Amino acid sequence: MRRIWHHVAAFAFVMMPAVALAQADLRNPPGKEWPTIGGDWHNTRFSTLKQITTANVKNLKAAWAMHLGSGLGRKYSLEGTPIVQNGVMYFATGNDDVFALDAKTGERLWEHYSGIDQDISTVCCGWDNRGVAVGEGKVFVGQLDGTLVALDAVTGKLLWQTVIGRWQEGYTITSAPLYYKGAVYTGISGGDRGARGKLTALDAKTGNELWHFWTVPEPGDIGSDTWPAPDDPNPIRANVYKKGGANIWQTPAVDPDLGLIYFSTGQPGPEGLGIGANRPGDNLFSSSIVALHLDGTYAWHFQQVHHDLWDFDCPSPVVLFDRAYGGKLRKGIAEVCKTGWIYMLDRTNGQPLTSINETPVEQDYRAITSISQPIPVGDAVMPQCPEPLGSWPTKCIFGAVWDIPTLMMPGGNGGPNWSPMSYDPQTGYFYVTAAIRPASRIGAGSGKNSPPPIGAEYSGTLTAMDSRTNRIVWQHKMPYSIGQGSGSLSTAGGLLFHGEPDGNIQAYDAKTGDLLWHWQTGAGADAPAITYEIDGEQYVAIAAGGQAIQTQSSNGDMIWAFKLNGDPKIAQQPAPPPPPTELSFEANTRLRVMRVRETDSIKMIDYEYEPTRIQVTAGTKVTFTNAGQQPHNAASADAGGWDIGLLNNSQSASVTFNKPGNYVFSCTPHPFMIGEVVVTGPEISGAPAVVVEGSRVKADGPMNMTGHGSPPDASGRQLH
Ligand SMILES: [Cu+2]
Repeated sequence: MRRIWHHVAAFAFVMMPAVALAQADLRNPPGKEWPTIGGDWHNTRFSTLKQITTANVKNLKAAWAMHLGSGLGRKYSLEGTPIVQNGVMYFATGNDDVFALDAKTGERLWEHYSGIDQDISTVCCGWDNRGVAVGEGKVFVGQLDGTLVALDAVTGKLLWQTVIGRWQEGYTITSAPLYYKGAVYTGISGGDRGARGKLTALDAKTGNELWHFWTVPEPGDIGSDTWPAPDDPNPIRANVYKKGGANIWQTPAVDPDLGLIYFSTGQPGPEGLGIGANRPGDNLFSSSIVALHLDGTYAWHFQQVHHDLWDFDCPSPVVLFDRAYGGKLRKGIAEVCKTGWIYMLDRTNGQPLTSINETPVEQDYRAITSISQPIPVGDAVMPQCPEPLGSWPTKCIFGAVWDIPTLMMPGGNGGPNWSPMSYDPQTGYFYVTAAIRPASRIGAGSGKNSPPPIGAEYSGTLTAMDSRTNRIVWQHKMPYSIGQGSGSLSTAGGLLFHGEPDGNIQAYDAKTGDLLWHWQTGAGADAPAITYEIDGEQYVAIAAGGQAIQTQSSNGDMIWAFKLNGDPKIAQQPAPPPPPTELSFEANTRLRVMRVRETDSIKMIDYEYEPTRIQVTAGTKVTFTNAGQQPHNAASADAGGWDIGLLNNSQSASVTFNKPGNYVFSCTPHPFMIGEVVVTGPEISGAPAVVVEGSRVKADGPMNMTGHGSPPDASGRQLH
């Protein structure tokens, strides 16, 4: 399947057209080419091609399939949307290596290896790249080291590179840049690592910065009064705007007629889930849709989640669409957020197109919860409450939690996530993929860790949403979490293309949702599909290389292209191992990545062992002390093993380990608390393997939340 580079012929074929510099008018959906990541400037991911139809899609076969030899390994995801221009396909892998392929044959024209530092430690969410931009005979790519790079589109030669933000300070780039009329626009990732969001515009010729817009405003600028004052006596609050988060995980859309550029933003900082108690206020422009004039000045914003305490980033690309409401053609913008709702606005002014109501939500003064949240009238694309799990307490969306681990949905992964939705002007439907993926939460700012919900089941949805009503037209329950992954591609042939984590690219009838065709690519098909036409033939292409974070699908390095008159010699691949659909101890990588410490004492806190992994020599007495407010024990993970019994605050117990080996244990009431003692050295002969000196109080079982639910201590634990 790996093809040889017939360099001379292919090179001559592409060289002439690639130097054509004029940019097509991308206000309308693409046809023969796929010239920008979202298909057009509106990010519709809809193609006017209709050679492949609902009637003939069953005959679709592989035209070519190509290994790239890049991005292979557990840390990588293959999430890019290919660009096709002048017969050339441009693509970037999870290592930010860029490839140019002949889009008709798959033959490689050139490659550019990024050479990025393999020790970049601030990558939040896997090594990935969502694609490149092409313009002025250049290919533009953002890198995980925070650099934007321009390459020669004909040769792949490096032309310029500009640092947007240093990875050492938490700035990485994962989204595809946008090229529009002489400028290159890029967002920045890293809100989970303390980075402050911004949109940057660069001169496409030189790489010099034209302007940048901070998504967390400077003191005195619009929105700055939604953060703590810069002279707040609490030093953390005083400086919180300098971190702020509100990163831009996706490629903006442009409306040339209005002269506006649009994007949506992620959660507020300063780190992780964001310490809500440190940042009273709405925290603009986090978890918002933002419109700027093309000179980088503010036009309008709409915040989708106020004072976000739940990591409700809005990372899916905004989509511009025009549709009649009440007999009047309106200019719309839509974005599906991790919350599960599509927010539809008038893109001239940011006002709701379909009703969005500020609705009171549950309050907890300790997290400084927002009094209300904007809730669209219509349907969510997946459930917003978790299924019951054991004795876990549960809450629905916008539930306020503090120090009790609570199962909630959506989790921090969403709902929908970065996957792009498409808009089909023929049906008027948005096509959205989402995860059904609960998570446990503890209040942001409570100082507690959020334990994983061992035993929780994961799945997803594929939904057609009517843009006029914001209601579900049809919906499929899907086997895997697909909030991250392929999303959807719509075509004038009445089709919807989508890749699954199990390796299948699928085609659906866009009107009815009937599954019409699928093809096994051999690795997680978790990248967005595109379509284009060469020499009168329509192609559909997708990268298949897996997704390391949400779907945990099988890794690979292939690009596949399909057409009706395909090559019968190119066979479907064997199915890769199916992705997990439940969070288990095995699928929980926490233990494996924890550093092993040399100590003989372990503290139990709510809800973790500290340290989580220790190493001792045989014969050592290991002391467990409960430093938490809840009762905890440590019991051998093997049935019939040892148990130190339940300890209350400040009580201790011990276990003497006489035999070398790895001893994994967990807390019976809180089975998501796990730890390990690694015992080395010669066995103490004649002694039992373990000797326990502990309490006689045994736990009743999982999630027996003795002492939980008691009223908060209003005197002592208030953080603000
Ligand atoms: Cu416990």
